[in-house]
Amino acid sequence: MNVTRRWITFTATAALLAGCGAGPSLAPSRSSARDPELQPQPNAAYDAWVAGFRARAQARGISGATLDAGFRGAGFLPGVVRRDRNQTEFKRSLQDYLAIVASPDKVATGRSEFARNRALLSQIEARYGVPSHVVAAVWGMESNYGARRGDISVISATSTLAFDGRRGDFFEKQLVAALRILQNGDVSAPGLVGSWAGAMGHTQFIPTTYQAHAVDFRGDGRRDIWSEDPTDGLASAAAYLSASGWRRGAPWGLEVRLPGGFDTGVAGRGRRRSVGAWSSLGVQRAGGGALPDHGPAALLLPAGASGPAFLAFRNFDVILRYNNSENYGIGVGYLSDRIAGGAPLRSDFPPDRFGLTIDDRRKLQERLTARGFDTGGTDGVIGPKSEEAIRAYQSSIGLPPTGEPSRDLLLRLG
Ligand SMILES: [Ca+2]
Repeated sequence: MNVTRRWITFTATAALLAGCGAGPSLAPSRSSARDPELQPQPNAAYDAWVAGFRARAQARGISGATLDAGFRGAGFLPGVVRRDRNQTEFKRSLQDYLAIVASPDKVATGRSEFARNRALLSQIEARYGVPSHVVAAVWGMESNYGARRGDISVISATSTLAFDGRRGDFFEKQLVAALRILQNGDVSAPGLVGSWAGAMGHTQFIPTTYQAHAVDFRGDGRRDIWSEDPTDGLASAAAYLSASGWRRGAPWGLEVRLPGGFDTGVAGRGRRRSVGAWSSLGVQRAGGGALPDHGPAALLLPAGASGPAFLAFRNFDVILRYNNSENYGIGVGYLSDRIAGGAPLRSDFPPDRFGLTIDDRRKLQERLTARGFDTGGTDGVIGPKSEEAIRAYQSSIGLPPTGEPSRDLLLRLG
């Protein structure tokens, strides 16, 4: 489940970053109603597959009535197959990633949603021992605080992907789990919606994760992660982190400062040392002062020796159980610190491969935008829209349209 959960959020992130500029969320679908490819299409081969699947599902305890209700109005979604095929295999730098997932807007929304749900989050923290600002950060990362929970039929999406077969076994398991959710009465068939890949609700659980970890926090008989009310969704995320081994009272990690001439060969996720060992190597809190001791920690240098440095405690690995990406783990940890009132990172990131800092890239976007070349926002993240704007500007002044940012362009635009 971890492999695919990671893949889903990674690809969701990749999909949304494709059009980035202003702050997108991590959930891939806003409204399927506008996309005809996300409406069921006639497909005889899919129908034959469903007929065979019904027998397999009934053998596993799904009733005919549940199958009828689940597949009523469901069908083959070509847009889901297209999204599954169009995965961009690229990795964002941590700086770009944080500029998007923990942008000033995202932090502000996080703080206001945290304040609005303070009582609920405190009750969840009391029961599961996961800090409320960490739960809030997961919420922000997964669905932009509930704003993007997904509205695609989970039965349609998972049956389409099971039929399509690229990862058929995995999605057939998700489909069976989704039908079990219906059979259990947690949600009505029309309400069983999520992302194109079947991730559902406020914290984007796939059906098997839901079956294993979703909770009914107030005991009203339903584990409802889909409704506007985030209670069960947030409690379920906390329950999942708790079951994954969250240690009460310990942080995820913290930003640290390395002494001059530090041997960075000791960094890396698997290379844990005691806090005393790190201290004796000269590692300090980024803001100064002694390191807190929460057990063995690994030193992370996601942008190399000249970028920010982090000590990651065991709870960092627990976050990675949710989504096994180092950027995701630092994203949740950092966003949670910001929601709790913490300051931005103290260390700068090194310039990018074009020799530009994020401030340079923001200026480039601002100057292009001012001249009518739309970069889709000025967050300092050079995505396809910014590249298109650069190409258009280059063409307009007779330069080869490379789409690559540079100091020369910045100066020309100045
Ligand atoms: Ca409930």
